Amino acid sequence: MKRLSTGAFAAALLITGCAGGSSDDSGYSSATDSPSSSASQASSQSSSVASTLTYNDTDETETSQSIYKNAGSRIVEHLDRGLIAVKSGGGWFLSWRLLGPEYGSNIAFNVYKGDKLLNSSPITDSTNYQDDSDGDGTYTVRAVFDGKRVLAKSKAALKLANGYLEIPLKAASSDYYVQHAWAADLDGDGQFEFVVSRLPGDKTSNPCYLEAYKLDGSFLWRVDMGVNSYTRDTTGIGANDAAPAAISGFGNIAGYRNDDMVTVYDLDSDGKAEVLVRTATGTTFADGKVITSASSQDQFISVIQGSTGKEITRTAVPSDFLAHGPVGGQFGVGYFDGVHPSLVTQLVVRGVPAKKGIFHFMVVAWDFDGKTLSQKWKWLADASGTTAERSHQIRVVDVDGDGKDEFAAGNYLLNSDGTLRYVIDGAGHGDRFHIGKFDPSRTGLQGFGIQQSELNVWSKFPWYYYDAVTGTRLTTGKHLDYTPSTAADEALWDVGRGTAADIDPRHPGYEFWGALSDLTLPAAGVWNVDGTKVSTKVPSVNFRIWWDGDVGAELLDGTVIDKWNPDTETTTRLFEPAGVVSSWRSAPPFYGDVLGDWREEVLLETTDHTALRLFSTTIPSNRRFYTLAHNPEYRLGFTVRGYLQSLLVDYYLGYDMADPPKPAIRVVGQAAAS
Ligand SMILES: [Ca+2]
Ligand SMILES: [Ca+2]
Ligand SMILES: [Ca+2]
Ligand SMILES: [Ca+2]
Repeated sequence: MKRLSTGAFAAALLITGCAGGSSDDSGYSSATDSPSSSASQASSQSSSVASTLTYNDTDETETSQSIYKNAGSRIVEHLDRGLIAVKSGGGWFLSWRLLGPEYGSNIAFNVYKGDKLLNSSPITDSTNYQDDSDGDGTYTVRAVFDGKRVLAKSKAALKLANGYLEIPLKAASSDYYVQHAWAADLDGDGQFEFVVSRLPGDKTSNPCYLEAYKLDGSFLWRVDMGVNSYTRDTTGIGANDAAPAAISGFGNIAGYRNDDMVTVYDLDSDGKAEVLVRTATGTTFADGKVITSASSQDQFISVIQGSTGKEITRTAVPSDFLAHGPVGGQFGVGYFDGVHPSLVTQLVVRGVPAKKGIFHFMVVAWDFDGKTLSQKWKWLADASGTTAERSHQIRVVDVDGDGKDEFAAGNYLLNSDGTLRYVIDGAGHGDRFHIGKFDPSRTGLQGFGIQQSELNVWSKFPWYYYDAVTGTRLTTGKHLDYTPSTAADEALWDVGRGTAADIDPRHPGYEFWGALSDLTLPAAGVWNVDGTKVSTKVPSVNFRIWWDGDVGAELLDGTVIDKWNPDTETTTRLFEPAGVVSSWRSAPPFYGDVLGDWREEVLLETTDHTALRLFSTTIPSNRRFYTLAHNPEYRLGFTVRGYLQSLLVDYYLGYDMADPPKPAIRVVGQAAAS
């Protein structure tokens, strides 16, 4: 084996822009660069290495390479290597991204501390490394293609010296807390930023804030949503009466409690994300410009430049429901043409009188060309005569694999052109629904939803598992065999939470379970996709998370992560950070794969609400998946909030899985948009 100091020869043998130009077919093992025992050895070996390794030190991701161009149609973010170093034991746990376009190529990684190569041979089977070697230094990684082409060093690792990145929050004039966070690359540097909604504890005299932060902790901007962002009428039913410029929130502060009215995405594919937010008179942007409108009830959707917090353009919210007052609802993003992202909004208002009437809602898709936000399509539930019911959450996902996204919310699904595909037979309103690849033996994606029973509206079944392509129910939980009528019945019939995740390797496919109040009820327990009950217990039910490195799911609730043991039907606590709190509904402001390898990070707020902390796992994994943020369904999960539900991928990620298919994406700027 050749022994070299890679730092020395990389500098000496810099060959730029000629990747692929090498005709050398040396075997991978002979091209291995491994730790040097001395600098003199390095220089003596340099000439032989030149023929086997081509170092491209000008561009980290070697964006001219064909693998970045010859990809699928969907234009996605140009992410960097995302290298992090998390303090772990006496050393550092390193993890980094395999990018979507790189997946399936002959790629390996070398890990460096300063100029010292740490790994003994290029790492092919994972994207993490535990360094317990002596000394300090800046960590970097280099990708090695085909055993010969070596990309430039990544950016230096972000160091999580205390086990987390800390992002101090800008001082606020009263008690504020972070409700939601949206991850997106605002400035085009390949690293995610966070946009956060900050809501006042005092619900009647302080505005909502929208703020942006970088992962190094620096503050970018604040938009003050203004006097119309909170409900000042404390005598009304604030929970059903959206303030015109409320963002997220719940109760009197901000309208209906599942509202978010914000999303963040690079809609015009210029490499930098925009912030889309519903605004009204009094909203003040980061450059001091203020919206003034004839009526305080006028509502707009503003497009904000993500890097600056300045408004680019604004358009009026559709006027269909004006008679009922301001709309609330949810924002998200979908690729309805299979190539370009569109904003999609589910706009909801509870009808007069007294804001206790029926929910009127519409789904509207919008395109942004860099200058103007224009309506793409609109679906009015009222006009459709449908039994579709809006829910507390939306999902945008390509359920049938044709490359174009569908829009789903609770019991209904719209096609990519904004027409109704189905309403699930017998299903009504429920607080959670999940769509993913739950059964590897079925085509397309599958769904699982739970059902609410409240105020003498009784569900037909407590939960349902269905074919998300057609809306056909496959399995349904059963209620007790009598007609409910009492408040005690309501406690039995109502299911407030439900989750789908692969928690039991003994049964192919995902499991799902609802939070039923009585474990003796016929629909209680854990169920498998084949319709069998696999446990009589109910595990943690809030969120699925990938944390410990295997392909099964862990469970996130509040600030803690648990692992279900199907043999003992008990859970083991894996992670329980101190000094942090979750947001409302035991939900973190954000969780998802935003740094490091494919495992998911968790963003929580300090107990005193002065900072955010981003946690990442330190458990090694021997699995190597492309970054989940390059999976189409998963990435769009970042764009939706509402009640917040589990993120899911559009391939089967679970026990006994096959290799995932290559994502049909191409990185922004790497090919002309069609
Ligand atoms: Ca960025
Ligand atoms: Ca943009
Ligand atoms: Ca589709
Ligand atoms: Ca990660």
